[in-house]
Amino acid sequence: MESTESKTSVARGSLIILEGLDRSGKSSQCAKLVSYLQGKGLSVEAWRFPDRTTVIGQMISSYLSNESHLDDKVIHLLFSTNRWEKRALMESKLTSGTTLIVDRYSYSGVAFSAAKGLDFQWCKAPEEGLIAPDLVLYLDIPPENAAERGGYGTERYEKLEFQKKVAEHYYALRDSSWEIVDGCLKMESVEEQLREIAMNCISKCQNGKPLVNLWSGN
Ligand code: DGP
Repeated sequence: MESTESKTSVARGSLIILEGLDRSGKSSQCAKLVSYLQGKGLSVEAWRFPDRTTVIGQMISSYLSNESHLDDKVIHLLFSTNRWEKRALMESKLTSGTTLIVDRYSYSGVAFSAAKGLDFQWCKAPEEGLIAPDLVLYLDIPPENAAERGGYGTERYEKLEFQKKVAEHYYALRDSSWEIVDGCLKMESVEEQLREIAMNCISKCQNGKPLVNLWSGN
């Protein structure tokens, strides 16, 4: 971790996160953004959390589909561990020049667990030391609109009252790395805005913006 803080002024890839409520359009926009950036000849990969392919990811997946029940703190730490198990790979991709477009990150971790009533600072603690995003693109959509978008599925958190609380906690997490994009606009306008903001961020990182850890600035 200390080594991350000292790696300054080297061209690198960007860590760009998309966040938002369930059904805010993140996954579709991630896919569109990745293919746009790759079309520009950039080295870009699509990532997502939870990463359900790992053993821990499978435990999370079973919890989300209500096949298993875990204590709120236990599942919180599993989500965080799922990000930690990818940290080293994430750092090596970024430092070798690959940009990562990531569907959800630590902000989901805190917002969803705090919405259950867990202490906000307690929720943030295990995320400290993960790589801080260069940019968080928050797709802002009222929880009521999200609920109307094709209806929620059967996963644990897809309930309107719960999503309203998640939205409040997301707002409490905003910092200077965040850009709020109106997720109610037409898909194409959202896409265009994300492209422009992401391209700016990518050039800053190519010019040697230092890599830092969460939550060192707050
Ligand atoms: P997704 O695969 O993006 O649809 O996410 C699955 C669900 O898990 C979704 O309701 C958001 C929630 N989620 C994602 N990351 C975390 C996390 O770190 N902690 C908690 N508690 N929930 C999360």
